[in-house]
Amino acid sequence: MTNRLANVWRAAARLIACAASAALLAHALPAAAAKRIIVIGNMQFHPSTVVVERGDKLVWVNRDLVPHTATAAGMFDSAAIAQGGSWSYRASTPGRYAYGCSLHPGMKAVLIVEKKRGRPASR
Ligand SMILES: [Cu+2]
Repeated sequence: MTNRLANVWRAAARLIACAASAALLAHALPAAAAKRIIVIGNMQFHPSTVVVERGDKLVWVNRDLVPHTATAAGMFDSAAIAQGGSWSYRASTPGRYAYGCSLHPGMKAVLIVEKKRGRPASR
């Protein structure tokens, strides 16, 4: 009985240790270019504010019933993304960009591109 309990505790401890090392590993990994997905649904961008680092790839996926765009004047423009379609863009210039859907003026969101951590701002 106590033996079985001890085994359960040991298994639990192993699970926790495993989860902890996985978390540590994820934290320690170098900041490679990440991919961020923005889902368009119900006439909204989800999430409505996204913070990425320069070099990260953004993918807008249209899960809505009508076409939408991801448009930041002078910065990027997806053109119409069909229902079920997607469009990707690599964030290159740090800054804060208000963007929206050119087909539905009420759809607004913000993209914030930060400089890559641990790298000089310019070379
Ligand atoms: Cu739209």
